[in-house]
Amino acid sequence: EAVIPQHLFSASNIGKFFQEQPTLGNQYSEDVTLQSYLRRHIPKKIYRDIELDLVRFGKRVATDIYDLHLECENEPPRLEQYDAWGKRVDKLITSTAWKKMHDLAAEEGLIAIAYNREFGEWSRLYQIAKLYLYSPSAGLYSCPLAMTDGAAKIMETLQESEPWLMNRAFSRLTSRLPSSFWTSGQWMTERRGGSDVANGTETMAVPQPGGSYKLYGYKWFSSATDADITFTLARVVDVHGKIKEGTQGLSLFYLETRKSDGQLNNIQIQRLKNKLGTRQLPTAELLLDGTNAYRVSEEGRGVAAISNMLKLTRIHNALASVGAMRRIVNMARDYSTRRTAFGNKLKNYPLHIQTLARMEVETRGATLLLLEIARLLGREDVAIATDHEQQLVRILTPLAKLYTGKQAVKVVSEGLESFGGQGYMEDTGLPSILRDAQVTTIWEGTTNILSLDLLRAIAKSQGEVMNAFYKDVQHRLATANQKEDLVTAAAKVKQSVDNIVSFIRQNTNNLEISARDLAYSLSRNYIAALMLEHASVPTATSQDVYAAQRWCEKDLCPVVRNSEHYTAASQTQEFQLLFDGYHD
Ligand code: UCC
Ligand code: FAD
Repeated sequence: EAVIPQHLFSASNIGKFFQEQPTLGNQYSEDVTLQSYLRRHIPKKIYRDIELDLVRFGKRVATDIYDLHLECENEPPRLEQYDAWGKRVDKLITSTAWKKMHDLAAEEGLIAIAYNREFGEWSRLYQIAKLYLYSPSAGLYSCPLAMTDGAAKIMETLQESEPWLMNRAFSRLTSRLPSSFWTSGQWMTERRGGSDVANGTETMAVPQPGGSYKLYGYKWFSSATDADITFTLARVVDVHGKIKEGTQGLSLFYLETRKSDGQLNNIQIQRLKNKLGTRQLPTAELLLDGTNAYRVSEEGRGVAAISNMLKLTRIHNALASVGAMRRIVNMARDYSTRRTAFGNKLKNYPLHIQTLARMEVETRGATLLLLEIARLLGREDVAIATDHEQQLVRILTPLAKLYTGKQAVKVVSEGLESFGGQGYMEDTGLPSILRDAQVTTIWEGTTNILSLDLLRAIAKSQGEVMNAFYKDVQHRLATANQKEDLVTAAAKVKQSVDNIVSFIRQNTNNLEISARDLAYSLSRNYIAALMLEHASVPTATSQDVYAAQRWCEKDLCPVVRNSEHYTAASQTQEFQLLFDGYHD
């Protein structure tokens, strides 16, 4: 008869083995792509100051801030709509950790850095680098910060027409004092539509004596409901009680969410959304019932005016996507040194390492794209960006938002698998990375809407954004061509970009059906050019070269590969395929 070992499993003994959990190291010191990009571009003297802060912060996001992040996840916001006596109170209760995030965002200058401009054109890059470190440990406080940054940017652009906003709110949005620091919301989406804002917006703005307005409407999604101010869209009601439909009827409004007595500004919080992820974030449906507001754009120029905010929030979306990828890769890498299977550490299985290395290639490429936009934005901020650079920011913003969002979902999903079953367990903190990554493809404009925004940018600039893109890629490829190891890959990218340009020329009036493939093609090639250039500078390592080569092995040109599927006949076939078997 078999002998059962005593005391191994019994009521008081659950076994001796416990899997070691992954640990987070200094998130700045471990990030070679971020460091090498910043060293390459930022003047030495400035870099020294910035580096000190990033190294310190890189440790914080792995320690005390990460603890707050987990607390935010574990203690999501709640809404108490009525008090004990039945009175409507709409009390939003957020966790202590969430409130601490507010304070530390101010103290760390997460918005202030970009607007105080201590480091001139480099301030924006420094801020984005810091936010990128912060984002995967932010407990989603990164969301209100994104909108706060966008609001500050709008106010800067309105300095001349609405100077009062600077003292009233800009100074608070960019404050380093927790007691003064304000955050902003961005209310664009209504029940009828979040993509098609022009047809979706029903909110009306009734003029008041003195020049202000009262807003009446229903905002279907408002994230960061605890924000102090917001920008929103509404239609001005004229003296005949009429409004103008479409984009031409939309104006931009500034409002403060609370009155001076602390009560909500004639806003009812109808309910908190029940979401797949971003549960840390209080996203609500809001009824505006006479909310006091100020019009800050010309009548009918609301969408154009809020696009300054969208630019910033979309860049933040990209930083959140890249931050999520970096975090999962770093954790998976660490775990591979701890977990044993079949008698060996995971890190000793080349097949496992191959899986993680492919995630690393994606993450490096996305990081370079993010940092390059941040560098260019910094030049725009201090008004030294050339026309060419401004065109680049215009085209790269939708590309970065849409492409990194898709990458993040894929990379993070792969990353969870690399932890086996533990990757699926909520209390490891890993699943929320995937749940939160999924939203980056939806809010701030879905992938298709951003692809159409790319077409808008091309059409509005009469192709100038494409010229800027083309010249920029050629310039980077010329640098890469000086390194023998990169010549073949650079030639492939050159050919691919030439093919894209010919495709656009041949299909100028019929690009809509190819918009998504076009956006992916441009994104992949731009990242390829950035990686090749990064791998060709004297400080580049063999890892940079290898990563660039691997990236360039991708299908760089889906828009050309799929071109035969853009015909009217294909569109009919796709429709029939999809609705095969469907009954209304
Ligand atoms: O989702 C939201 C918040 C989530 C929380 C924040 C997270 C931040 C990241 C944090 C990470 C942790 S807020 C809701 C976001 N909603 C959207 O993104 C809307 C998506 N839909 C679009 O983008 C559409 O394309 C619309 C709304 C822009 C389409 O509107 P229209 O009115 O049909 O568009 P038009 O007529 O083409 O454009 C009107 C004007 C034009 O200017 P003019 O008249 O001078 O020609 C356009 O050129 O607006 C200009 N415009 C732009 N300008 C439109 N889009 C842009 C743009 N992207 N850049 C510059
Ligand atoms: P729809 O516009 O109905 O889109 C549905 C699908 O149709 C999408 O896949 C879209 O790509 C596709 N589609 C639509 N039009 C076209 C077209 N012309 N061609 C091809 N495809 C098309 N909004 C705010 O204003 N403020 C907030 O704070 C905010 N917070 C949010 C928080 C969360 C967690 C979420 C999930 C959303 C939030 N939103 C917020 C709303 C968000 O911006 C919208 O959900 C988003 O812009 C999409 O709009 P929609 O939901 O109306 O989708």
